Amino acid sequence: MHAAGRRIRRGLRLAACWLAALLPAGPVLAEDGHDLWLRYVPVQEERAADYRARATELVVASATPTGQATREELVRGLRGLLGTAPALAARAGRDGAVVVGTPAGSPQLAALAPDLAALGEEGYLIRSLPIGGRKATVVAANTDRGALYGAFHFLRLIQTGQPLHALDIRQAPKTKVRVLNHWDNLDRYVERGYAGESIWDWHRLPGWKDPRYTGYARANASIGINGTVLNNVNTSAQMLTPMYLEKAAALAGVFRPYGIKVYLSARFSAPIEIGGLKTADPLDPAVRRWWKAKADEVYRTIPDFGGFLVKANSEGQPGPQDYGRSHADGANMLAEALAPHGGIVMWRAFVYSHEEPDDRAKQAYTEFVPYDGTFAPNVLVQVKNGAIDFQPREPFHPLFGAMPKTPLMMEFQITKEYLGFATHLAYLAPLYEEALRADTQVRGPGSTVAKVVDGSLEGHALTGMAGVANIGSDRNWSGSHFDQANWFAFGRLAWDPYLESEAIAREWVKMTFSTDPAVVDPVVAMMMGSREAVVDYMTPLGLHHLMGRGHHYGPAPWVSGGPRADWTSVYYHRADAKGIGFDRSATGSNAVAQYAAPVAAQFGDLATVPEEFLLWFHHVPWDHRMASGRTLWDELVHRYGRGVDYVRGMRTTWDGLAGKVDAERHAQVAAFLAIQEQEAQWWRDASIAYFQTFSKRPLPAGEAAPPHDLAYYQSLQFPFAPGDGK
Ligand code: BDP
Repeated sequence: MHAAGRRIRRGLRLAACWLAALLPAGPVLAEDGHDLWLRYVPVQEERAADYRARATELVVASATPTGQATREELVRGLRGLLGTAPALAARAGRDGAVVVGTPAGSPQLAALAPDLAALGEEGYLIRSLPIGGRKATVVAANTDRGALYGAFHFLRLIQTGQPLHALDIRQAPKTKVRVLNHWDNLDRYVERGYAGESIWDWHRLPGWKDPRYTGYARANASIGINGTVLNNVNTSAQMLTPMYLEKAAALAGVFRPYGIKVYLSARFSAPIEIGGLKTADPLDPAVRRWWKAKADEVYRTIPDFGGFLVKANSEGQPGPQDYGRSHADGANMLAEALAPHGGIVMWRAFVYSHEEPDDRAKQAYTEFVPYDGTFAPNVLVQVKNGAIDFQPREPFHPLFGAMPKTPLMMEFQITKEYLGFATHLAYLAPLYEEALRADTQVRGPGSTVAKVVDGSLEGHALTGMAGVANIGSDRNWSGSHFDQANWFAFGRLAWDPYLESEAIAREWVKMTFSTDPAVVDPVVAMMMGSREAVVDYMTPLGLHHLMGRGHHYGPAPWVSGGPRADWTSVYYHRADAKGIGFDRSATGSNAVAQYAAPVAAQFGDLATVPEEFLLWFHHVPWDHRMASGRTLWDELVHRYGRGVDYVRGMRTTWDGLAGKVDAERHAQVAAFLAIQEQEAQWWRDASIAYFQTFSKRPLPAGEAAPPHDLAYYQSLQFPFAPGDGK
């Protein structure tokens, strides 16, 4: 190198040193969130030596693609976390070896005779055990997939700062089918997606397999997700044509080593649209033959295909009722076609008919309960957590517990269609946890929704949980840094529905931002109250479905008219001069009667209904006295404001973390929180301005009047808001 070149280099080095000295201490490297919770940044120095001593050597006794993926992940993880990669070996020979695999694949593991009997196909154990008199950590499973999950768990222990010296962990998933549902169209539009266009680059598949697909598979495997439905429930039949099956097969090939199966949404009328038949009647022999042949073709293309997800006779989608047949007829026809290949049908219970004038909240129960016991054994009925539609808060769906002979699968929404899109910070695990812990009481106290979903209440072996994905092509995958936590939490809860939302948040923050308690504690605290804040500033006290028409952005409690009453806001809040709320008690729609007697009694009585569900179940006078001593009107106004205040508090907390979180992510979260505060304020102001026209009561002392009149809020239009399904 020329002397001049050397001088320039030295100068640059010096400049870099000065710069470093000028910058504040702490993490200064920019991060864009692409690495999710698998960042593998160096652990704190005081812990590193101990960890290094327990990961000197790595033995992954498997040559399969899954074994290879496991080895690569451990090398990547340990190198990043500990600064040095462990030596790769075929047999443990040193102190501090990590031995990963199955007894079948490793004589060394077989000799230890680990008790794997209860761990099934996906479980694992992690134990500190001596091998040949030397310290070792064993990650053992019955299958390579189990070992992969164990490897991620082992890495998580280090990522979250846990000691490694006396490990004795046994884990097996409590549900069988743990899937994401992508609402992605073939043109890459994502219905209710707020993270850019679809991650699936259909046009360039199968030739181009974007490396992001591998990143996606790693992230999902790390939290135990074992399946993905690639296409929207409102699907085009094109998905089942040979061209698209080839593309899906290419994705399946990328996911397979990570234990992830591909599933597809099937359009019920596909036999007509792509099969040239005149009917899609599930009892028509030609239709049945068509589906059998289609299933055979799918399995020729994707040998480990998972099965079909179906939205039928819901919101205009075709279905068996078009031919006078039942949901069971439709589901069982598909089940029969898939059964020889081991595939399953996930038949959605999100239905409500156009003609039905009765309470929409009652319709799924009314349509499905009569068919309990008639579904084929490879059918799961997939039920949303609440009876309306992923609202910020809903009571648990009355179907849970009401179909004992049918395995019911939980459907949660990870994308935040009704909770502020990707801009609002709302940690959803408390919502999931609330639904899972709800007590259906169908078999006495303790008959929780979680026990329905994991099959333990009625003894079902086929069980599952689905999450409507929030993933798109944004660099940070989810459209915001904090929405990654909802993907993470969904996976953790699908694996174990009894986990605590706070513990999950703690793990995620440590893996995603920092293990420094000065970061972890305030961020976890902020996350834990964030969903309740959304409930407060959007739909307090059991209000629901008050958002903008179509796109669902922003407040619009005044929405009325249009094609269907149950697509309006006034249908749900029923505000009038006397009061507000939907009477679902015995004096109203009597939806409460769909719950087990003790629950029905609790929800149906104004004196005992929990306040968070008050206006869900009752039409309540404006002057009704609340537990706080306030009138209902004053309490409503108070709650709206409390939600806005919480967001202000989150902004203060987050501002205080500047310098403790890398600048790029810090800045985006700060900007989004500012948007959230504005929008929370907007929800509060617009809602109060509107409901005051009914309550005709003054605002309580100290509560600011909305800065605009109602006409202003009603005039706001958002024709290009993202994610609109129509
Ligand atoms: C609603 C969405 C709509 C979906 C529908 C569903 O607004 O876009 O298609 O649910 O779950 O939440 O089928």
